[in-house]
Amino acid sequence: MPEQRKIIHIDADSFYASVETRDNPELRGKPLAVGGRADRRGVIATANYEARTFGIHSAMASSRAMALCPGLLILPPRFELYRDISAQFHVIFRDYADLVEPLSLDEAYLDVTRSRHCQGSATLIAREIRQRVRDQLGLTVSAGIAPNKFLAKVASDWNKPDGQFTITPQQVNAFVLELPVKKINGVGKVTAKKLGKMGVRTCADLQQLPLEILVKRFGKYGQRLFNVARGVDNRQVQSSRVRKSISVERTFVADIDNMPAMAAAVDELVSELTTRFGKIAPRYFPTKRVVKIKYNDFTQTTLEEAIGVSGEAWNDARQFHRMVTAAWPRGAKPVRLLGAGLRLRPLVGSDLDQLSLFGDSRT
Ligand code: DCP
Ligand code: MG
Repeated sequence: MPEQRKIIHIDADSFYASVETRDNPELRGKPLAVGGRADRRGVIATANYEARTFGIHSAMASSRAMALCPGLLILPPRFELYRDISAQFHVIFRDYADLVEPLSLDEAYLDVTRSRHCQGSATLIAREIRQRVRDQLGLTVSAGIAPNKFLAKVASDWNKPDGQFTITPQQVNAFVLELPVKKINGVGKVTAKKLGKMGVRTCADLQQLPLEILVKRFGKYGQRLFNVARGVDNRQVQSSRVRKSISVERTFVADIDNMPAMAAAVDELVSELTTRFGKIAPRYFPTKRVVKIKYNDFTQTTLEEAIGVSGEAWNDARQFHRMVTAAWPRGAKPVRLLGAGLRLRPLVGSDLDQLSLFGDSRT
């Protein structure tokens, strides 16, 4: 039996808006949004809960938000400040968990399986973290506590704002049976509709569909649906974000216009790429080579090729030379910048983990 994990998902409440209210208390209780100006085709980044009662939400045009709530105050975002506060969240998180995975400025997964805080109770740890955020930063966050990432994320939304919810291993089966599929991260309107046509509204309905049918209808995501419908999610908490690619580039002091000079630059880039990739190599598998060429008129072209077709090493400079030779004539102009890179596939746990990693657009 694998060790039972304890995962906490934390998500700040109406993050940007709460920061603005904290720093300007007379805004409290009034409908407030942070975003772009209505008269400049701006959009809403977030709205506080008072504004949400008018139907205002993230990504809505600010002009529409103003129409729904003429008294709405829309403040411009202060990203530097939000980034700063996010870093302060993480200082607190790291007191409780070695493994912390940021999903965005206001959202993170914590693996507290081995934490000794609060007699090892993840529920109490979450409570303590929320209290510290409130005391030290003057903000509220909500938390979900569960045996895996999928359930922890669903749970953090359960008692939002300023709440928390725990799903114990014993409760998982009963919980997922009732869970509407639209609560699954990644199931948007289109997928929900498609599932609806198949008679699926809850995870209990989803459990009735065989894996083959789901894969046929939803591709790789079908496997993930099959798993999460049963409350299964083996994705690990990863302390840094999963990379999809890595690249190095060089801008030349003087534009270059001949192949030997390009080849010399490519050699340097490949060697730099080898060093850079070496640092993360145990966690990734390179799937494609990429070259980027920016011409002296700032137009650019890129070329990608799958690796390993002829069994050569991923950092075989000759392959990069060949690609540059093939791509350069597309513009046939002097070159001001060259780049070399790799597309990556994460290597985590079982093949199933990899499948779910690709099935979930947020990872
Ligand atoms: N954000 C954005 N554009 C979006 C969604 C979000 O700029 N389309 C920003 C503003 C949010 C922050 O990211 O404050 C965090 O996003 P959340 O989805 O967690 O939303 P909130 O924290 O604002 O609200 P909630 O209480 O629902 O978590
Ligand atoms: Mg949030």
